[in-house]
Amino acid sequence: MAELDVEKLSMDVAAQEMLKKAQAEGVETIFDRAKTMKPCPIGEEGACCRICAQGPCRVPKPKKKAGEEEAAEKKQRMGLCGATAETIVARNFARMVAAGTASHNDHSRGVAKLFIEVAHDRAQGYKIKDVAKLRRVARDWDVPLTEGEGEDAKPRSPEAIAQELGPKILAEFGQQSGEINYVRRAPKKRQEIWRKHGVVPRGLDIEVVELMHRTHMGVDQDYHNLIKQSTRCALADGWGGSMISTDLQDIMFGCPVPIAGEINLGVLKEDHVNVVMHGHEPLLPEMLYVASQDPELIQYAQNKGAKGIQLAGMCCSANEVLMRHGVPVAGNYLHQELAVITGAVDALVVDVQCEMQALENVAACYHTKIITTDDRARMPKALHIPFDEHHALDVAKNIIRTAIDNFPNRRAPVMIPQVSSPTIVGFSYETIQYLLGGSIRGSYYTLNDNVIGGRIRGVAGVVGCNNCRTTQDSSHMTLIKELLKNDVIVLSTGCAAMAAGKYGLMTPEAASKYCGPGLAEVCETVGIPPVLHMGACVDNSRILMAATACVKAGGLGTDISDLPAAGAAPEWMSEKAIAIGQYFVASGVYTLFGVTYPTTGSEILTDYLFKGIEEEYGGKWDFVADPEEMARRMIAHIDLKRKALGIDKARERVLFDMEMRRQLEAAAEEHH
Ligand code: NFS
Ligand code: SF4
Repeated sequence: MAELDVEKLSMDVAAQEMLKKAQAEGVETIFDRAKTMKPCPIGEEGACCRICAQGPCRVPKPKKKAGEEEAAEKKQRMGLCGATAETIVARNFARMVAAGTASHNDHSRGVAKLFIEVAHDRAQGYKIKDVAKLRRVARDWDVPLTEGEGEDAKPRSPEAIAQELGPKILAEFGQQSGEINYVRRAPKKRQEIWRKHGVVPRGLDIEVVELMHRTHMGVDQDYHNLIKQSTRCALADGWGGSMISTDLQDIMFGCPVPIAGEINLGVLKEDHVNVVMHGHEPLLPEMLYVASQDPELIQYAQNKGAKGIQLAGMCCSANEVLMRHGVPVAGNYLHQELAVITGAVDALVVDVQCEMQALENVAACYHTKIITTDDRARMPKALHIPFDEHHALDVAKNIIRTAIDNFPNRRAPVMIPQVSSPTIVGFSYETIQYLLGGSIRGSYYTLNDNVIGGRIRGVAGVVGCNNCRTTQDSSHMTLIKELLKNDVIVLSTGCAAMAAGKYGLMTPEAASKYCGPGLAEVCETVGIPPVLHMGACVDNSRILMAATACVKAGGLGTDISDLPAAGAAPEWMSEKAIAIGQYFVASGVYTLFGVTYPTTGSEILTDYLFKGIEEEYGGKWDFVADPEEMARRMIAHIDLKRKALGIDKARERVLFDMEMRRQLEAAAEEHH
């Protein structure tokens, strides 16, 4: 194995330590493979079509040699069937949106099915935890909260409400016509834009199916029309499946409120049975959390020589149980192999999504048992203990017991990096409303007031994955720090949020250390971190709700596209990220992606996504690999929106000059 320059691969010292251990032990990871296998340059720009057996057809951008530019430009690039570069690239992009949406919405379907079982008290271990949220959601689905008329009206039981609500929600997956329900949650103006362009989703499954149909050989050959259906499909994710997941998970498992947590590999304990939960659907992790506290199982662990049971999360399953129970997080996406390399993980329990197949090979070098739990996501060599919603607690106990049985099998030298950071998480849309608006007024008015007054310059969503093609977490950190310094408050989800947590940005103390004076003042007054952890990637729906609440609170325009806001996924890698990006763009948000962009093979299409689409939806895509430049563009966009709102003056009054800012930063540094 070639030697790795670990500092270039990850800025996380825990990751660096584990990579060195892996090297010493001859264990190969994604970081090794990234070194030897470079991305295919044609596929990278979306210019390879393999949707029929006459191909794959490649239509790369012509290499321009001196003097040959014009000839090269003129030659029409097409596949065997005549599909143009625009069509080929748009189809590939559309299929990413379809796959991303399918992932979020299939997750959501499982949640809705469980919800119905819980409503009928048929799901062992689960119950309706958040009745207030149940009532709010029921109202949005026109499910009555009372029974009887007038004076005789009595409140309905939570079970009765849930029994009517559940099937109504589940029906939306197969709905064939009309509009999905949560479209009505968006600002009026936004709804009109969607209706005008004919992109309001009819149902959740149909938009994915139609998009797959339209990208089959010889169907839709108009890139604009393909992107239109991609938009409709993506909206069925953000304002559909993802939003449903968030709501129903909150009702069953509790709407997140601020809670303390701990992030990074250091949360694993050498003398404990370590169980890492990796994946996305919090259904089983909720029960693993309960099972891990079972006195009998703790005793069983002690009988095997362990001090106790340490549960830790990985990827979005981690975010879910962190937000609701403060379960510590072992790491984000690129930490999955590294956790196993500690030699201390007794079971790695996976459900669906973002699980590298290489985990099996890495686990084979240690004692770690990989346990698959979902029939949709099997690994050939793993132990399969399928999740069963009717006996979830029994399943969870069985898994914990299996992990305990594996504890005595540890062999290779165990080495857990002593690296972890404290975090305050749990900033659901409702919590932000409560903290900033007060429970009585219950509005985003105070947040708006701070934006209008200029203490907060704008709002940024920094979300998305890790990507082994770039230094782990480094773009997240550079971007976020740059935004905070410029008084832009950051909302975060997914692996980006975990990155922010790992380097201490999710503590209230981070405000004075990293923020400009205005944002620092607001955070210190309210007692919040400057980066607000809003949950898993399906919880990007919480960001949509927060943006809508800002619009509704008044003073910042009449639509999401009027807000001084921008979104970014600087280290994205998954198809889900593309679906998310597309629904943010279609919701009116300037959305920037880093690392690479999947449509660069067609200048016409890319130009439409980066510019033309803004005329239709008020939002647009952008691609910037350099995180500092990304921050500059986001801030410039925020300033443009402030100017359009006529609040740029307010900002100037409180603006410090560079010298004052430097002094302030120096003082803050000293302070820490
Ligand atoms: Ni989101 Fe969460 Fe992470 Fe990316 Fe994967 S875990 S759903 S897709 S890698 S942020
Ligand atoms: Fe080639 Fe057309 Fe078949 Fe694509 S659909 S592989 S461009 S022949």
